[in-house]
Amino acid sequence: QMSKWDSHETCSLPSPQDKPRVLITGDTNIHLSLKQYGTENVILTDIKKPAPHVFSNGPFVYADVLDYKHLRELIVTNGITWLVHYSALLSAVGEANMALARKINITGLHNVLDLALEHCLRFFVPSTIGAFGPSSPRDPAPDLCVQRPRTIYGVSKVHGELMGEYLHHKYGLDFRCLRYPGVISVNTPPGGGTTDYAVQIFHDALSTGHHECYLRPDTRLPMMHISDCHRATVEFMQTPESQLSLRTYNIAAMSFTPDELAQEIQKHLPHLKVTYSLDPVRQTIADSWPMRFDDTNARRDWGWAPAFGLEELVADMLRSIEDMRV
Ligand code: AKB
Repeated sequence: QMSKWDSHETCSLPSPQDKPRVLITGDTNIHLSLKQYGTENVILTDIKKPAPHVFSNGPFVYADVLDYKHLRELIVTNGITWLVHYSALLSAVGEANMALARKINITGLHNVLDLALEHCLRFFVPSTIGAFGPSSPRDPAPDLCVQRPRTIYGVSKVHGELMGEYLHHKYGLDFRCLRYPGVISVNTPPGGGTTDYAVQIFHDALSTGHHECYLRPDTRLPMMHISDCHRATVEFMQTPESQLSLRTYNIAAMSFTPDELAQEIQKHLPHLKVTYSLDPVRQTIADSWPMRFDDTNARRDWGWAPAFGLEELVADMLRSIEDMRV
């Protein structure tokens, strides 16, 4: 469809800072970090039925990121000013279904980027450690370096970073992107990622006491607690444009291996047994990703600082899973 951007206008409407109206695709948990804006101002969307508590925390609407007209209707009808776009297939599941990953991660992204331009929205999409590849510097990976990922997930994320920055420089789109480490959360079950073991191990530790890990014990990857990840996203979205020297930033919190994570959990649950049965697909992916992230620019430009290290992460995950079980 033709949008006004076909006539090369630029986005001149300032995005309101104080009370944005936010549309979120594909993540029904970040709304808790946005509750300062009023639950009625944050609309969650997905194609999957969310957990029951989501319905009591504000509006939830079925929306498919491939349905451009419906998304446009939601933006117009609800006076949306910020669009936070999480819908995506993750790395391992993307390798198993390349065509679907390309559709959701690239076509879906084009839809929301076009809509963000058309309606002058502040636009956020996460990128990832998966946007780097075997030829990138891995310890640490800086913001700007060679990015030649070998997964469709990584390729789609680099494409997103570049498309958004292009639309920012050419048309003034208020594009914002953070490269997330592996995100560790109780509420989000493992969903086809390479870093999933670092969530599953907690559930296994508290149920059977045995975790079979598909990565080598010495595979080091950057990781982050979900609450740090959501806080980073909200703080970044609130940062005035004048403070941003980049539009895509790495954010870091900790880096660990399966063996180090197991040892930290064993301080609480000494009976935990971890065995290793490698998945060659996920091991190859992990071996191509950064071991550590350099987030100097995020710290300098908008004050990023994580609250959770490995010790705090483990204590919090075990406590939260136990709370859910009673
Ligand atoms: C994955 O493992 O695919 C994701 C990621 C690191 O982007 N968790």
